[in-house]
Amino acid sequence: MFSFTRRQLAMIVSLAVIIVVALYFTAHVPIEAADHGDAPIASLDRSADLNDVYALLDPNDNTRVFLAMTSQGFIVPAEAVNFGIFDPSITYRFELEMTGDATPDKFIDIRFSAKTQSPTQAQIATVILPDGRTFTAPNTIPSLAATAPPRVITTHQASGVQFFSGLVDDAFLFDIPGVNRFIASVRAGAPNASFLNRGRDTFAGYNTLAIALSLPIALLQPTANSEIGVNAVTIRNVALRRPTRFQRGASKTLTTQVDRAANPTVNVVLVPFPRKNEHNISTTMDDAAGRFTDSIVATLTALGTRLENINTLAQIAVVRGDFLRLKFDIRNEGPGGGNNPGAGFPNGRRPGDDVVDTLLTVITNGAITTDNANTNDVPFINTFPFFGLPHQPRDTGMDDQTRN
Ligand SMILES: [Ca+2]
Ligand SMILES: [Ca+2]
Ligand SMILES: [Ca+2]
Ligand SMILES: [Ca+2]
Repeated sequence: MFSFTRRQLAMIVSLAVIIVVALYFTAHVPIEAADHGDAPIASLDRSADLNDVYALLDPNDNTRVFLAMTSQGFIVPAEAVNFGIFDPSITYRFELEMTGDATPDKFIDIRFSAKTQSPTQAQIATVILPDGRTFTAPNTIPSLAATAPPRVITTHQASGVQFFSGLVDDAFLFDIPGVNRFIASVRAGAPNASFLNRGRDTFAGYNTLAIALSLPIALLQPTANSEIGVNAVTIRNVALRRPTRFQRGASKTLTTQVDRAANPTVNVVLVPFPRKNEHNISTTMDDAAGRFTDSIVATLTALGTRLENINTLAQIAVVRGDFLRLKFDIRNEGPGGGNNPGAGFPNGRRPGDDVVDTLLTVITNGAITTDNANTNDVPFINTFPFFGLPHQPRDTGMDDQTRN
């Protein structure tokens, strides 16, 4: 369990006063997904909408760290070719925190070339590593065949970094309607856990776009705590085609952060609706400065979460910024990206970690331990990039596996 400094404790106590006021204004908080469509702007800017972030030690070689982000959820298999496209105007960025505070220290940037008319031509990713070295790598071209295309994995020999990009089964699993109805019953003062008996994974049968890297830990040169924090960000680059005289001398490309994601469900569950857009364009430094603390504490208090558990969540996602933090001295073992107890979320996150169950348990003070959507619809892979193969179009009469 985490412990607080006197200063942090004083902050929490003062926030308790704010809560009393804020409770009067707490709006209904819709629960949607890990980060899929978490805010109005992100929902409308699909290619920049991040879903989930993963960080783990490769269970086959704990000297390597695996990082992944997914975007554009709910891609149906029959539209894999039309929608499984990385946006060439987006910078997909991993912010890496190395010193134990809320300020990112290193970055990995990925940009893609435009999708061409040729169905056999890959999009080419340009990967800029933390030390500035750059390499290019083709994506795995999506297909409508009955079986998934072979994965294209690129190894940058000089750094030892591996890279994959392409469609994968969405590893996130969650009964959205079930939990939504349960939360509504809690807010109405009549908690009804039977809403969680559906056992339906809303994400079953759908694909998402993944960007994944495997890096030697030595490349990241971690310092204190032998730990890394990971935050994924999408940045839209807008070319100024007709610069006015007022913009002369300025950059001809405007950049704007569209989405960010680190720990699952932070914006979706904890940030109230009127502030979700603001949260997505804010930074981990804003988190640590307390910009959203009152809103998050108010949400948790309205859900009946004990102060002790609020403190736990604050330590994970607020006090040092919302970074998914992975310790390098906790061994990760097992199939599918690892499954040994104690090595997964909130220590990083593995594809098979049932993060919803972990968070439900903390938020409900142990009263509810599962949403009963607990098994992914396809098996994970035992080697990089670990995600299940994408769903392909089904033959006549075959269940498409969706569970809406
Ligand atoms: Ca999102
Ligand atoms: Ca730092
Ligand atoms: Ca899945
Ligand atoms: Ca679950």
